[in-house]
Parts: sequence; C-alpha cells; structure tokens
Amino acid sequence: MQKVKENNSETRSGLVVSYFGNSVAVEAEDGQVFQCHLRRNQELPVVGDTVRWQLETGNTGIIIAIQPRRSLLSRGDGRGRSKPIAANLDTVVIVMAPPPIFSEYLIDRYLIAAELLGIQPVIVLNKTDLLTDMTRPDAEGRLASYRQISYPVVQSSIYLPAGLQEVAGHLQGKTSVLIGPSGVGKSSIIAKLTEGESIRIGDVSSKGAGKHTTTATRLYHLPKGGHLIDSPGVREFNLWRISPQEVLRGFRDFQVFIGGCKFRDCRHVVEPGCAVRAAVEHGKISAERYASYQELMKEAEEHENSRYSH
Ligand SMILES: Nc1nc2c(ncn2[C@@H]2O[C@H](COP(=O)(O)OP(=O)(O)O)[C@@H](O)[C@H]2O)c(=O)[nH]1
Ligand SMILES: [Mg+2]
Ligand SMILES: [Zn+2]
Repeated sequence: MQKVKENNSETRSGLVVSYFGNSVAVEAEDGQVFQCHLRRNQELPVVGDTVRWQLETGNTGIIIAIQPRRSLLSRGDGRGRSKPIAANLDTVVIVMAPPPIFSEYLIDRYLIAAELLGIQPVIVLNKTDLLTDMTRPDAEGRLASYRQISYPVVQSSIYLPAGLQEVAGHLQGKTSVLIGPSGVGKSSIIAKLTEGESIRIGDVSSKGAGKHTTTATRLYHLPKGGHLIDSPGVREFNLWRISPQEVLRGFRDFQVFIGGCKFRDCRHVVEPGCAVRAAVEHGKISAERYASYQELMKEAEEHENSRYSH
C-alpha cells in the first residue's frame, strides 16, 4: 500500500465502476465519473475497487493507490491461472433455470468458489414461470436440499415481481455479482434490478471506450442501495484450478463429519471408516452433493497429479 496524505486536497477517494484495459472509470464521492489512467507498474484495479486518485484535466484522472480489498473474485483464464475480475464482493448470486440448465454440479462448483472467498452465496432458480405441475415438485425438492444446508434459495421469474423483489432483498446494501451458465436469465434479471441505471453508465463508458460497452465489466447502483457488478467474465465464471483440500473446504455440509473419519488424511472417496460416506448412506448428506464432490475431487486430483508429473 502506498501512503496517501488524507488531507491532500488533490487526492480523492473513488469507486471503480468500469474497466477498459488501460484505463478505468472512477466514480467520485459526488457521483461524477472520471476516466482514470494507471501509472506504470501499478497493480491493476478491478471493478468494485475503492481507489485514491488525482484529477488531471477536466474529466480525467490518475489512480494513485488501491485500497485494501475485503474480497477478490477471480476466474480461470483457461490455462489454470486466476484472473481477478471483481473486488469487494459481499454476495454472489448463483443463477440456474429449469430449462436450460439446473445442475447441482455447477451450483456446487460455484459454491466452492464462494466458500473459499468468504462471500455469501444466494441460489436463484429463475424462469419458474416455465415450471409445470409435473416438474415443480422435483425442482422444489432439489432446491430444498440447499436450504437444508443453510444456503438462501430464491425462486424467480422476470415476469413475476415477487421473486425479483426477493432477489433484490438479498442484494440491498451489498456488492454482488450474478453468475451462472448462459441462457438462465442473468442479463434479464440485471436489467430488471437496475432499471434506468444501465443507460447512465452506458453514456459514461462510451466516452472512454468507444463501442465496447457491452463487453466491459460494469458496476451498477441498485435503487435501494448496494451495487451489482455485471461482467461477461464473471458471468461465464470458471473455477481456476483448485486443490483437493480446497474442494473439501468448499462443502460446508461435510465439515461436521470429517473429524469422524478413521484416517486423518481421508479424502472421503474410497477410504474405509469414512464418516462422510456414512453420512451420505444415512441421508445426512444429499446424494447429489456427494456426487458433485466425487467429480470435483477427481478433477482436482487429476490437476494435482499432472502438475507433479511435469
Ligand atoms: N420464461 C422466462 N424466460 C426468461 C426469464 N428470464 C430470462 N428469460 C429469457 O431467457 C433468455 C436468456 O436470457 P438472458 O438474460 O440473456 O440470459 P443470460 O445468458 O443468463 O444472461 C432470454 O430470451 C430471456 O428473455 C424468465 O424468468 N422466464
Ligand atoms: Mg447474459
Ligand atoms: Zn472420510
């Protein structure tokens, strides 16, 4: 951290609301947005960062320092490295929809990320207007198993205000992102929750970034307080490579059982005397959660082995 004189009138506080690669849009405390450049060798700010910055000309500035982050969400860059995309998140909203995709495996993958980062997850099943009397009981049963392990669960539809309001309630006063597979309705929900706001930010970013406004990561203000960060990178969020230990830490419902395993280094897969597997057999851990765990653990172990064999 660089030291900044608090009473230096030229150094101001701001919030990074958009990011264009070589410059960022910083919202000053009075709500005005300035295009800010980065100094050479400056640690890269991301959307959601609180920064210290200085005015250069009428509406441009320079970033002086990034304030300490309370969380940092990264995604895999496809080569196993992590790329930071959003800072200071409190909540991640994991969105699924009955069609096209309602997958426990994906939910559990996202939950691991949230658990490891210490960010509160909310699970949303969107497009509930498409559920029928035939499909509703199955969907509700699958959601209930997440409620049982104390994750907040919301059923929503962009055509029904009640569910959207419930989603908004979870975001109020917080900095949040929506993640989930393509086509589940994330953009539609964001549009509903940030009505009007998108136009204002769109105007600002178009000044500095040409026509790339649809691909930029952006922070929106929610009408009742709080921020929603929208980013293609966040939405298509991919887990960076995680270790088997991290997979295990990401399953909050397993934690109470792991002390009861016969072997201290039990991975809860094939080991005899495994308390986690006993809990699955006795219905204390859901079979779907355990199936996700097996698959994610297998992937993590394969990554680990390939790393050691190079
Ligand atoms: N029936 C129904 N369709 C929806 C709902 N939310 C979004 N959609 C539609 O699903 C499609 C994909 O939505 P989009 O927001 O682009 O999904 P994203 O890829 O997750 O951002 C669009 O045609 C939306 O109009 C919903 O609650 N119910
Ligand atoms: Mg979208
Ligand atoms: Zn075990």
